Amino acid sequence: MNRYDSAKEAFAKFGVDTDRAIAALNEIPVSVHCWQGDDVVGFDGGGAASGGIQTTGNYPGRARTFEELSEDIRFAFSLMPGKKRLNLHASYAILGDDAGKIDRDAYRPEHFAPWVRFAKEIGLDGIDFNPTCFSHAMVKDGLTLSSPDEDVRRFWVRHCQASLKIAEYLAEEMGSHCLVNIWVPDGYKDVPADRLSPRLRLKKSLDEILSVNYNKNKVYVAVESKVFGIGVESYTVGNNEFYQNYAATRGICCLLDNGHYHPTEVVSDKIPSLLAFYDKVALHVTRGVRWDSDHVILYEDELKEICKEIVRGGADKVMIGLDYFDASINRISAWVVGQRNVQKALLFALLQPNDYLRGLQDKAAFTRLMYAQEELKMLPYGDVWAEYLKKYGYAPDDWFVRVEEYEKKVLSKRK
Ligand code: RNT
Ligand code: ZN
Repeated sequence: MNRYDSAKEAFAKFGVDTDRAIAALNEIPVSVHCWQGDDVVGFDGGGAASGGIQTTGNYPGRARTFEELSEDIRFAFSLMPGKKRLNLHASYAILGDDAGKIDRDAYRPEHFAPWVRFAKEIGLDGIDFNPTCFSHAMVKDGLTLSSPDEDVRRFWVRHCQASLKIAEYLAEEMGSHCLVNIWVPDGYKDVPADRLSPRLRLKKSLDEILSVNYNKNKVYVAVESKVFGIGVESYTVGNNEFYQNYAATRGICCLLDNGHYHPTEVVSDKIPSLLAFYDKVALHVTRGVRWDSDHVILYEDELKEICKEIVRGGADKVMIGLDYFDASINRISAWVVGQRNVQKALLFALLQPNDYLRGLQDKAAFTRLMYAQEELKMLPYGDVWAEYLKKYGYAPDDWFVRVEEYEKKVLSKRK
């Protein structure tokens, strides 16, 4: 008996159909962030990431242009099984003749046309979009949408409004929704004298952004909260309470980034809480080490818990996006390791006998529940993963050797 057949039997003992799990896994879209490839720099001159976020490391081979980044994405995505979407930031506009002439508040759909052509060419499922409210001269005193300076506040409102129009175009072109996620770095390093006014200004700005006409069936807007960032330790305008109430009262989505909470808070527990009130929840899957450090996603317990909640809550309700940026290792490898780990964790979740376990909980059969959950941990998940890769043409699993070759041939030539 080959390894997959024997794994299949082991899972069948728990009533789990491995073929079904494999087929389901291949259908769950993961939105892969473009910004792992270039350390969140973008093409519009903003420079290194700032605003409480930081990319550390100087591994050679960073992509500096659309040509380089799209080449890297093409290669990296070819090593990632499953349905993929591309997550873009506004700072990745391809401005052409408009470079130096227009600012972020005037970006138009055409500045993203090369991305659309590229995404169609490599067969992506859709494109998601983010206004880039950081790494820019108009971030004044660390503030954007909550700034007391009307010129600054209005600039970022216009940028987000322009982003909705771009998103509409991306959705139209790709024939799939576009998630627009708004994250702003706004906050204070030290104890503020007024915690309410910045939040009222942020609320007003968001209302102004949403007041533009956009197709709500195609463009989903999300707001991403945060607890603190480097240099913004004492107060974050867009914290969890602010955005959850904002999203609930405006009929938009919350985006949960698992690096954005106190270290003992877990996003796995927040997903079902939100699903009790919202049709959809968006995620930034990342790995925080002590803080929102955006390390590459590893195959860890909390990732598995998050994926269990996605699978149990309904994978169509959770929009999975990745958000990490490690500049200290080969960036292609960083991308692939993180994406594959999310897929492995989704597979792990799909291979749980969820109905059976839920039944034990409802019967208060806690002894058996613990026993079963622990037994399940030792089942041969790796053999099912190998079968998944083989079935969809990603085996033999020599992807890392190919990354090393690409580094030699392409990345190391970038000086
Ligand atoms: C920052 C947020 C935000 C960014 C990306 C680049 O703390 O997580 O989502 O990382 O938009
Ligand atoms: Zn994020």
